[in-house]
Amino acid sequence: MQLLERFDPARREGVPGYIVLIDPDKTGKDAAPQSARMCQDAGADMLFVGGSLLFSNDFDEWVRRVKAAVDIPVILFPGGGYQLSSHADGLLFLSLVSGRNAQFLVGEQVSAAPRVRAAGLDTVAVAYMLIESGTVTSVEFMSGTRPIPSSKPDIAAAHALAAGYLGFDLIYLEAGSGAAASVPDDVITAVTAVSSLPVIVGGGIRTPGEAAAKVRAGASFVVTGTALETERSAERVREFAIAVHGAAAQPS
Ligand code: 1GP
Repeated sequence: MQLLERFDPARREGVPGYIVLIDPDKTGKDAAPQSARMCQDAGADMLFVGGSLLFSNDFDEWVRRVKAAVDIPVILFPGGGYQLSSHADGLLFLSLVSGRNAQFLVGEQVSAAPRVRAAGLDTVAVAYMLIESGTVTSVEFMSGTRPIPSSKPDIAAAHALAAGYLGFDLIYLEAGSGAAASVPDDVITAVTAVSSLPVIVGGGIRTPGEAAAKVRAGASFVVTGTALETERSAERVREFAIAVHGAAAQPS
């Protein structure tokens, strides 16, 4: 199946997707395969892999081992163009459209493109929007960009409209890993009111109830990372998966 199809809500018959982000620096290559398998068995639909920084120098081997351990898609969610591996099922080809730093709008992408092609990676074009979350997050600092104010849903909506006109496949509303506050529900609602693109929401989501609220606000996919780093038990993953899968978006 093409990567884009995996993010198509219609193909999922409207069932929202639950995605676990695994950071290779936090879960090493010896522990990651078993951890990834546990997430799959407990109901995660996909795994995202990456981080704003990468300290480990065995990323490719890490991805190879994780991919060998699971059947669900393992998708690269890179903090930069150096986080590539041909072992993954695909790549979120991100552009940080909320920022005005050309390096993260298009520069990293141009540098990485030849290696993406050589690796034979399937890609989806993602309009990546950083939403202000109370503290300076790693992505904000590392990208040198200002997030969209969380109290300005109309600005987020304008970015979403532009993403559609520019031909992006997906929108990713990001509060930042470990964010003090997740993306506000009214920001998600404002974006889905003007855009039919599938919306992924992540950053700072700590409880299954909070994850469900993101779906009810309009998210097609919810990502958690940090919440499971402190407690990556099968039971906890299952609670998140059930909450996301069972939450129906409110009719607009
Ligand atoms: C995915 O960066 C997030 O979009 C993950 O955030 O680590 O806070 O769950 P958390």
